[in-house]
Amino acid sequence: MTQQGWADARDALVVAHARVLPLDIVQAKGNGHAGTAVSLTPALYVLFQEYLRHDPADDRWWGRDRFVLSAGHTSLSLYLQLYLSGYGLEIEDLRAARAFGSLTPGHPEFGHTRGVETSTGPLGQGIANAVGMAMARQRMRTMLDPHAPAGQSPFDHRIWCLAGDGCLQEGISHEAGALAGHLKLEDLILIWDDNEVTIEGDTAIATSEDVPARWAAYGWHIVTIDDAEDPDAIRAGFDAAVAHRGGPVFVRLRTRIGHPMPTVGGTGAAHSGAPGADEIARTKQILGLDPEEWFAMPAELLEHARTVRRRGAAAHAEWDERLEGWRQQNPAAAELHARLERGALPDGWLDALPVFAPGEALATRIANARVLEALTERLPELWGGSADLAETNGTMVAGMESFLPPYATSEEWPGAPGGRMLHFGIREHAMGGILNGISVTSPTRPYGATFLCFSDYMRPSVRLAALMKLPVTYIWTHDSVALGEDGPTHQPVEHLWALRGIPGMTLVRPADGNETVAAWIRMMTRPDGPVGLALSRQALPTLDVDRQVVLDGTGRGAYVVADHGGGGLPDLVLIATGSEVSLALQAREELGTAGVRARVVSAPCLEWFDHESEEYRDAVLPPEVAARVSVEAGNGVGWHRYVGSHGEVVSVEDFGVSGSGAAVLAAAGLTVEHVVAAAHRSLERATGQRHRVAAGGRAG
Ligand SMILES: Cc1ncc(C[n+]2csc(CCOP(=O)(O)OP(=O)(O)O)c2C)c(N)n1
Repeated sequence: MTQQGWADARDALVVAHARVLPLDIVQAKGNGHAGTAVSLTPALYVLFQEYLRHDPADDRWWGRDRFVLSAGHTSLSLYLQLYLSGYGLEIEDLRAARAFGSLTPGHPEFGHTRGVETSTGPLGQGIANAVGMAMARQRMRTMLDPHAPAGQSPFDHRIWCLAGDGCLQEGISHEAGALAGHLKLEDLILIWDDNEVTIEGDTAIATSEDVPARWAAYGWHIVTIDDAEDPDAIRAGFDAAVAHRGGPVFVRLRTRIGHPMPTVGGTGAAHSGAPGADEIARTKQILGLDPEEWFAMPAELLEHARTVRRRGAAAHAEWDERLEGWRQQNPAAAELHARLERGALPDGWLDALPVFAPGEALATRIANARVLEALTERLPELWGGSADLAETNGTMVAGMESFLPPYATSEEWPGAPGGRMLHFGIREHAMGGILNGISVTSPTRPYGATFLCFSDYMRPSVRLAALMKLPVTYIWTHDSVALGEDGPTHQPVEHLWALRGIPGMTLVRPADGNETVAAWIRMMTRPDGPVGLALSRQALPTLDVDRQVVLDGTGRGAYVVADHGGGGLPDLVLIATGSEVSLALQAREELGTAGVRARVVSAPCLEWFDHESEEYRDAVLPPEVAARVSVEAGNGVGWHRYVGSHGEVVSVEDFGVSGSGAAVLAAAGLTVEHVVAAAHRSLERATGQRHRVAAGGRAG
């Protein structure tokens, strides 16, 4: 080894030049996070140059190792390595860090910058993503190449994740770490940047636990790198991490934030903000660089760093050959693999879906379980589970093996390391982050389940799924106050609109089994972001509507389920979702006897409806009909947009109470009587006259 343990003297110079770039960038800009990137550069350079299997020419190569920067605020740490590896970032891109429209936004954004595996920044999410990626790898391997020895399959790769103190303090990392250790996930390496500093300074003000002992207790193998400046020490740590089998590895990398900044280094001031021109000049002197030179990276050094591309291309070519060999020997699996890569569905998959007959009454959570059962048989890419509510959420699919290591299986839960039924434990937040990791890195279709009320426990991850447009499915059951006896702590009220309020999020609240089927058809055929299914605990009657009308209508978000028979426009439109569609139908009958010609629109998905043509939307909700009533067992936040200023919103505006579902609904005002009264009020406003019912005739 030459200079300070580097294989080539140029590496030492690359690192010296690279690690001061964040200082120059943040100083010039006046804001940003420099210090962590400065101290992490040697270790990350070793990782990207010598350990990470990657091909900068193809950032979607399946065989690549994944690198997740959970500590997203130190995006410059990652951008530097992408720049040095030749992913397409150049020095101007680094200088434009955080600028509007740049390739180097404040936090790494998936789909925006080549080489970024997942969007991070909300601390801890990346760790759960990395756990999900390790699970996805295992599932893909079990599905496609189960018998290959470890490390020999084209579906083997490693997941590396870098986290700071912040990530490790966040609850999601505790949840995800515990689950990963329990599952004994291999080839998952978490590097902790142990610099004892967060924004408020010394971590001692907020934490005093023995972090590695905690991770050891979760079942992670612990490796320590005491000197983050010494390439040999870094290599020794990474070698030990890579060699470990039988579970995930936690690497404690001891750093001094901002090193070698003489004054700011090691303090909270290094975390973000401009360090000052003098401090930067002194740092450059310490590193043997010209203090007058800014944004320096000599071309021959960059060229040297970018030879990693040759090594990446060679690894990729070798992998291609291995994949080809696997294809020859596994034609059936190869066909499945090709289908997944194309994002296609197998012929005849629709035939498996259940048909629900009018007259049949069942909860949509039960209908959904029947759909899952049917799809599971045909679609091996579909997998998921619940946060300990499998039975009541309806995710216990008969014959499905659990995703469990041998020691954790039982007669009740037969399983295998790459099984399909996931047991997240009572860890909703990790579940959300893990689903994102699975979805962002594999062509499989994951789902996770809990009560709708506890979607709040996973909301930060749901938001990121929407931001990344990941086709994750959430099975959220017990979707209203009608769940009854568990009372207000469990009864969702604001949740439906809170979820609809997330940009890119789709919420479907089916009225019956056939609408549930239709929701799955649309999700599977047109994946474009996360979809939450809000499903009832209580039985709901199957709508007496032609099944094809239900399938088409649900796919369009809203449709007419019952109309007045007389031709022309109705007097009034009742718009309802989920369990309230049958309530609206009853109200329509009542209104009919009073001479009001009402239409009932089932609106299982307002997001899909909003994307329909104006013509379709006007056909369902005619603009001429101002008398409108929405009926939904949640608060009314956004319904005014659909019912207009003459409309009425029948909703739940307060917490529920404990009691039978019927009693709670009645107390909340979700009754035929209230809907009818609201209809009359709306008709009155719309017609501008007191609304009365002419004897035996039409309302006027
Ligand atoms: C969920 C969440 N809460 C708060 C923040 C704001 N924040 C960004 S970085 C940071 C401190 C992180 O400390 P550490 O992980 O030690 O990073 P370092 O100081 O070493 O860069 C905080 C609180 C965030 N990004 N995400």
